[in-house]
Amino acid sequence: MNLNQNQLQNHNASLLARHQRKLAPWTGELENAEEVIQKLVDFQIAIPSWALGTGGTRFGRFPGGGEPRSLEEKMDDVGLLHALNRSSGAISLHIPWDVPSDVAAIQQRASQLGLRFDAVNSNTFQDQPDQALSYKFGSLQHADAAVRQQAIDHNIEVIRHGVALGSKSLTVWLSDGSCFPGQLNFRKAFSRTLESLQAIYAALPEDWKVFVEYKAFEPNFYSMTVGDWGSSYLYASKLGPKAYTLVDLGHHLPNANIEQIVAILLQEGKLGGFHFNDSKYGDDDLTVGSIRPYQLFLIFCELIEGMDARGMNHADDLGWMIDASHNVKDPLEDLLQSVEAIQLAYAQALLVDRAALEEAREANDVVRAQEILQDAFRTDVRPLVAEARLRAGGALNPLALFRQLDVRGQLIGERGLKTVATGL
Ligand code: LRH
Ligand code: MN
Ligand code: MN
Repeated sequence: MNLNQNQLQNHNASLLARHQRKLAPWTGELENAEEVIQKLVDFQIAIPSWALGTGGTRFGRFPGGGEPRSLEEKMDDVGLLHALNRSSGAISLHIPWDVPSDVAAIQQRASQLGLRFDAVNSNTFQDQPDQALSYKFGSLQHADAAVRQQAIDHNIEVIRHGVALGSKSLTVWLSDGSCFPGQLNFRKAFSRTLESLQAIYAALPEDWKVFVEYKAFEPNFYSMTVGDWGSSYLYASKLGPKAYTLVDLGHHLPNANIEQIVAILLQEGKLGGFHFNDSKYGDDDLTVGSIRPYQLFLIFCELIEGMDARGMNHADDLGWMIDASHNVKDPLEDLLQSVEAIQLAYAQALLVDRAALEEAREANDVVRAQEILQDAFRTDVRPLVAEARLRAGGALNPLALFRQLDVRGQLIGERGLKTVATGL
């Protein structure tokens, strides 16, 4: 389905007066309100193709109906999100869940929907039906060179798909590791993985990046071969200038100080991108900002400070992506919430008085430093984010419009109640 522009305009018209009342104090008082709004307009967050269906847990899956049945329909869903919020103008594909059959048609659809292709993701954590050798005991780390080669070849094929679509980066997440002490020689696993990554790196086009995504646990529960930011950083450094670390918020041991990790990686020029989600326990993949919004804000504070210090462009120089999906919400509503949570954290972080904060830090004024941060965090920036959406041609309240138009009902009408999207 396409979003009807008249309905969008009517929706905005009905909310406009109220919105303008809420925005007025901002444009009156905030000196750089225009700059903040423009940064929000420019900021795009890629949607993972695997989050468009209800994600299951290993205990079950409860599809909600109208899920996309093909890559084309996944793109249509992202197009819908983008039409509603004008901030979801990119899709990240996972191969082989989303192998493009007709590249020209896919590209045409993308340009109609105003989408670009973000990082492509390889998958060596599952065996595919037509696959010769198994990844049961790992892929790039495997003891058998033939398995490693198969995994390398797969990654190179993913790069090829990405090149055809206009992607500029490959994300490699490995489930490689071990479940029991004694199972794996850590040093061999590290060097085999490095060698395999080097073979993939050699196949990267000149203007591409490779993101090495780390994860502390799951599905291996004793050791993960790319288990933390330190090992990811090590692989990325040894690989070369086109390799970066990717931070998935759910991939840390409990209570890790992710904002500090971000600061250090940025400082070293090795932060490549993000998978946003939220969690209470592990890799819960919950809606961004639903559990720890303050942590998200603190991460954005470091991002802005670190990116500005390096002269990086907020919108383009890192890969921004959501990686969240679960059982109990409409996936599209969930993604609208996640995008908005990211924008709110970004906007709040843009409000921080950084000069004053630095002064307080230098003077060891701990109380003042905390006040400065929390002042920004406790500010309701929703009118600024809504204004950015409005200016970009989106809806003042995307979620309300989604419900008002019964988008899910329409998708069920088009696709059926019992559709299940490919993915986790
Ligand atoms: C692993 C992960 C990784 C995968 C995705 C499906 O937990 O975060 O990014 O590609 O989930
Ligand atoms: Mn991830
Ligand atoms: Mn994950």
